[in-house]
Amino acid sequence: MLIQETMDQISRVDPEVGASIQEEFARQNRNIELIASENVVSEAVMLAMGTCLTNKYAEGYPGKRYYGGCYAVDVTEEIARQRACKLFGCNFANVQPHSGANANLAAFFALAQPGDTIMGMSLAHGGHLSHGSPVNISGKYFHIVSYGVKDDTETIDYDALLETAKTCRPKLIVAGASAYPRTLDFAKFRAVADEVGAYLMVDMAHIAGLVAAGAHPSPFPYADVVTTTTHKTLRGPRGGMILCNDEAMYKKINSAVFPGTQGGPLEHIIAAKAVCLGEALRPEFKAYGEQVVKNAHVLAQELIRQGFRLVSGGTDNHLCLVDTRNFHITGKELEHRLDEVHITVNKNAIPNDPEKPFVTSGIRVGTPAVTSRGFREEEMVQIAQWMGDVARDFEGCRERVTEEVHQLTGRFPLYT
Ligand code: DSN
Repeated sequence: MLIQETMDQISRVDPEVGASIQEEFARQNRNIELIASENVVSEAVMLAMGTCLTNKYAEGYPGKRYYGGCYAVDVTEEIARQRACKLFGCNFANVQPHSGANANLAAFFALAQPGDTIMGMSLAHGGHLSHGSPVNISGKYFHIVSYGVKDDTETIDYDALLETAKTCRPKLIVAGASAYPRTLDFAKFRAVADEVGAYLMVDMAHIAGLVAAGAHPSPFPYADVVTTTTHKTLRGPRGGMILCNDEAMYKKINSAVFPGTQGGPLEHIIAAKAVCLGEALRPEFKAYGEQVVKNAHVLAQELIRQGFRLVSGGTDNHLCLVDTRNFHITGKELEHRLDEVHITVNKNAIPNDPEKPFVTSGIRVGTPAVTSRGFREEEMVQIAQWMGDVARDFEGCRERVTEEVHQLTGRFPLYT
């Protein structure tokens, strides 16, 4: 296995760093990964990141760089751009953002001026930090007005969104979330944006792989601009992208990425993005995206059968937001217990959570990584059973569950 050989070589040169990498590899193999924003990349994606492209400075864009010697990385970046456009059915792609947060920042600066009003989903209701949280640069430079979910259904309140938009007249409305288990209705967002003359930006980071696979509706043609990460359901390297259809908008986005908010692009990561996008264009990826959603659906049903309450009553996508209060434990405590039996999740606030963000009354679980590993419906039933056991009687089951988790993960190695 080339990945093992690579780690062994690092260990020979730098035993300390090598040991920490090997330990993380062992953890990923041994544990069940349910963090909804994580995945397991292919060997080709992983190896592309560790290539000589990291040596190259290439400020600018293909064909228009501020450095010599860019003819080879121009090809790589152009492949990534073209594949992104083909995959998502749009005209233009900027593949340079180092992350989703960077992509969002650049898009905000392309679409609005500091001080303008932007509407984003409240972090407390499942939105993302970079959509206007006061502790993030987005919340410091722009006037943010949040929208959220209804108290009863815990789904986005589109009527309230419209009423608020009519009052605050935003320059930009952001659709997208990091802990929202339901389908985003892009047509409704577009209608609100049109009613108040705002731009619509969709941050599809969590669902990009599902959109690519046809397992979630596409933000095109509704969005003016689409941002995403490449490492979540899309199963690529850590990074971001910005997509759009309008050429004038694309020029603004390019300027906002470089020189606006970034310097030299990470061409080794862009190469890995190109490989990932190539993989996502294959028919196998459609089957993968569909299985992610099927697995999440079964996991949701089974968690309910175990006695958990699910925010909004279930899921349409790759994640479930689980209310832990039926078991009289916090999200923090359940995260800790599951860690102990080698099931990895993250505590997560639920809408109107009475607990502090570092404690929470919920956990978020997702199926992208376990589906990449080969888990199917049968394994989802088993995982929900273990989660119920751990919530009900941790001390009584921890040794047994840990052993059973190891038996399962041992049958599904990450790389062969
Ligand atoms: N922090 C990521 C998540 O876990 O959802 C979003 O960027």
